[in-house]
Amino acid sequence: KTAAIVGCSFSGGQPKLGVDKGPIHLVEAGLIDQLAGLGWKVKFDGHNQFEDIKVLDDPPIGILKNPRLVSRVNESVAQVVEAHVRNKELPITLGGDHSLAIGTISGTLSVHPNACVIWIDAHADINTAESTDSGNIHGMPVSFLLGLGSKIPEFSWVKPLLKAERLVYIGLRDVDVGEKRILRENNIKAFSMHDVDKYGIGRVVEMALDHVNPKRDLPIHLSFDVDALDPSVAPSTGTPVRGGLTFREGHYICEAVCETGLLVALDLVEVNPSLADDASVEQTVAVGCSLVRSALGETLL
Ligand code: DIR
Ligand code: MN
Ligand code: MN
Ligand code: MN
Repeated sequence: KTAAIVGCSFSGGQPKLGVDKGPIHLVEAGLIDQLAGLGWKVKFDGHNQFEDIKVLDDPPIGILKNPRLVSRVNESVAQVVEAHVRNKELPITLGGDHSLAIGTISGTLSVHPNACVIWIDAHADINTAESTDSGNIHGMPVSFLLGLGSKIPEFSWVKPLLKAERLVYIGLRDVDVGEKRILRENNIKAFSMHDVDKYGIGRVVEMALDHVNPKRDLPIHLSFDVDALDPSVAPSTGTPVRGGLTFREGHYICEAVCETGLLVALDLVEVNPSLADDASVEQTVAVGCSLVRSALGETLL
């Protein structure tokens, strides 16, 4: 049992400074020792500052912001994640904004083309170059992975390896009109907060797994945006949306995915320690650490 912390100090997929400091706070809060305490060997090669990745001139493409930087950082993240997965090590990518999932999921799928993706988020992050209103690429990673929308030459290294039927969402409640259409047209399974209210989190996770992983035999990539949690639980994040997952609902998802024994890669993103007061930051960082522990086998009894 070896896990590899991939600390990604990156904020180029959205405009708010500080989300690049998320991984530093999570590691300083003791995440590595906590995982070691669960019986994992933990590798940590230092925070990936992408120091060598310099894009001197990165004007918008259409309205997409920082496109070359986001592309090159993710190309590097994909290589790191791929190497760990190939080595049978569990990469735990700490963000950083959610554009990083372009890289992490590309890395996972290049080793396990049949892997499924469980995306926990308030947002669908599935805008295309055509549908995005913000131009923030953290609202677009899923469309890149599915190969939707017009192709952007700067992202030509991203292979459309993800199939719509191998993707499922939990926690959605702030989905753009264009994204709703994309979800519908591509028959993508999504459990919104309405479904969590209606069925309870236990049934929702079971239905989500039944959809993407009916025989419980496919590798799982879990991509967890902390803004899926209610802002009262995880306040320090760039785009909080009320009406989110409770503390226990968030942890239940991680515990249930862990119980499948199929987890091959984990992302924990959008922790922004520059937003909100010290107590809120501490709370959000602590929740981030405990979600990762749950996904790696911490149980209540
Ligand atoms: C919005 C917000 N759908 C966008 N997305 C966010 O910018 O495309 N994603 N906040 O995390
Ligand atoms: Mn997200
Ligand atoms: Mn989000
Ligand atoms: Mn966001």
